[in-house]
Amino acid sequence: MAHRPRTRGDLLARQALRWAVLLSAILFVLLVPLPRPTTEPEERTFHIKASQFSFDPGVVVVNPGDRVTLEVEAVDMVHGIYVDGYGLSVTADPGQTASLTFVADRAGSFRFRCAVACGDLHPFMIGRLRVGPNWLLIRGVAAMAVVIVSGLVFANSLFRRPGLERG
Ligand SMILES: [Cu+2]
Repeated sequence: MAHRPRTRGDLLARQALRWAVLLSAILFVLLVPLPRPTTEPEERTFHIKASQFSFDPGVVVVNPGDRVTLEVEAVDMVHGIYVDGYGLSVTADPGQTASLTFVADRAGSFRFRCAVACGDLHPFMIGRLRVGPNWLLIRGVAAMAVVIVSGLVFANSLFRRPGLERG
């Protein structure tokens, strides 16, 4: 087999190119514009049981633009729900259900908390409203995947000292 003779300059250039491709790929997955939502807004209703000291379900996922109703049932004592970022709240008396309706027009991940001081662990009574996909996480995972894949593919060329190369 014939090995093509390589100069140190060739190898350096090739290495530089690989680094450039890798860095561009990482920048791409971190910065590529988000696709526009393709789903039609829907009417979504969630029944959330509030009891000392949690919400069930604790995570509510909707699409941007959805018209969302949160029915909060206070199971054991008075509880409420306050949605961060939207600044909305409602309070339910023991055994009662109170509801809150809003259009999820802000994308992102928001905490919701109990709106009534209901006991010692009240500050930890927290849930999450997610509007749209978790792009931060998706981009992070994609960037990690690029690094791992290129690490596997180029492992011995990215960090090799060209001076040691035999042609
Ligand atoms: Cu509470």
